[in-house]
Amino acid sequence: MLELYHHGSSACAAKVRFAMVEKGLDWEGHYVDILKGEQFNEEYLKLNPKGVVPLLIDDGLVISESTIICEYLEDKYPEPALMPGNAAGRAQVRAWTKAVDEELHPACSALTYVVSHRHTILANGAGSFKDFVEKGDSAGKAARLLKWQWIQEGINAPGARDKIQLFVYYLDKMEEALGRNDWLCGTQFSLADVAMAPYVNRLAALAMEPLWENGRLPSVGRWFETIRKRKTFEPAFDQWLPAELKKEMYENGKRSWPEIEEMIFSSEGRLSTKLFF
Ligand SMILES: N[C@@H](CCC(=O)N[C@@H](CS)C(=O)NCC(=O)O)C(=O)O
Repeated sequence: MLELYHHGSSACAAKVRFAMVEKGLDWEGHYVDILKGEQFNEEYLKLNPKGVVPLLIDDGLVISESTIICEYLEDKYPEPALMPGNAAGRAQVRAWTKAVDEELHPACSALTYVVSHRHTILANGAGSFKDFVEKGDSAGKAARLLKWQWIQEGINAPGARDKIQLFVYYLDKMEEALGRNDWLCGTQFSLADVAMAPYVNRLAALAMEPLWENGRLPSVGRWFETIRKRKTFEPAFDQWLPAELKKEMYENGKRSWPEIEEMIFSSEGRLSTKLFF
């Protein structure tokens, strides 16, 4: 039995749910409320010393890191295929999924925390400095310190603005790819689409659709509408975001939009949208 430790607003957990639902897999969920600090429980830290979701357990095998989990599922359950059948196609998919892990996910965390989650976490009184920064393994300490700064200082935290710019740069890159093909890596829906969908969905959840609406990024808009209409969207995404949190994120996002919009569109020197290869 596949067991997934996850949370409703976690983009990387949504990625794994999306892959599992697309593959028609049965799975059991364990909800870890990361906005109430449940990721710092001793029991959970034994499973994942980084104190983050998602985490998959498959018959005793414990796997963390959403991209590794998705590739594991692809290897173990190859149908329907979410990886292209040729080496070049697979390299292209991995260029997207690596970029998500290294750049887009940290950028998304910055945006989500400074715009919304910080308000929820501060209101919940969830997690002290000791919880966020000192608990968990030393490898993840720098990332946890950053998160702590986003919670305390919001958009003025060191580097937060650059990370938000980086998020928008990835939308431009998607527009370039989706102007050429229906899906990010050609004509086949793949793990690249699975990996990117939660991040565009996050922008929608934060009321930031104007980033691609009104003719700004039409191919991204078309792609996201197609994803939203898939029958897997509800069970992978919507079903897991509690109504109260959904409302909170949308309202917080709407309130922050003028500042975010001003910051994004007044900036000079946009990054290059050149595709990976
Ligand atoms: N690289 C990891 C990132 C995991 C991650 O950052 N998870 C977030 C939710 S998307 C989390 O659990 N945050 C809780 C916290 O940092 O306290 C993956 O892809 O699985």
